[in-house]
Amino acid sequence: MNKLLLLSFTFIILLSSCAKTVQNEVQVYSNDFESANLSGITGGIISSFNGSKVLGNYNKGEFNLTINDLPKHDLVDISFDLYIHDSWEGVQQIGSVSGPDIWAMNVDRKSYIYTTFANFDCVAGNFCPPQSYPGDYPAQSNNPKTGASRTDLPGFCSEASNPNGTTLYKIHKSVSHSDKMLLIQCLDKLVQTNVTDQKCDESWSVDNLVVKVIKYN
Ligand SMILES: [Ca+2]
Ligand SMILES: [Ca+2]
Repeated sequence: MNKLLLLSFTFIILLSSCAKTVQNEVQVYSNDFESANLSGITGGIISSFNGSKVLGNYNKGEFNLTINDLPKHDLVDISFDLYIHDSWEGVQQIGSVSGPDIWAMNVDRKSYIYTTFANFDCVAGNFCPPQSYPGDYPAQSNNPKTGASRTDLPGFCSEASNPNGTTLYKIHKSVSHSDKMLLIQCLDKLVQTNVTDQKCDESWSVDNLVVKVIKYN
């Protein structure tokens, strides 16, 4: 009888310790923008880039994604491709004609990314401004394109006027969150006062935006 009791307790302890590690994950949003579906998005624009439809491109712009009626959860997991197009100058002195070139992501109006990107190739003799990413602005300890997934993509406008090309960053953030509603805001504060076509000079876009909610059992 005692042995049976001990066995039962062991079984219960095993079950409960196992349950703590089990996660219940639900994908609540996924968009590759190929069908130009902007449901839930304000400020959304669709363009073609490198053979794919993307959300963007933006210069001094912003989009908001609102997701309602989320199932019970403890965490949200946000991931997307961030394309940094053309000649971003990263960290520059305030008041400069070319920066700082800031990109930011807020979740429920709280800042989760507030950074700068620089999109230059630092070869000898080249302009090589520092960027904050993967840190937050005003950090300026990183070389251009630090943390990038791809650096071989074309620029957004014509290749001739955009020799800097495009850099892909894989953004992935897990945020403690339990509300039924989620608001994701992505925006920039780009600065380039010495050119007429600023959007062709520097811009950004997003693709393959996926949001999951995770519940700890
Ligand atoms: Ca796409
Ligand atoms: Ca700039």
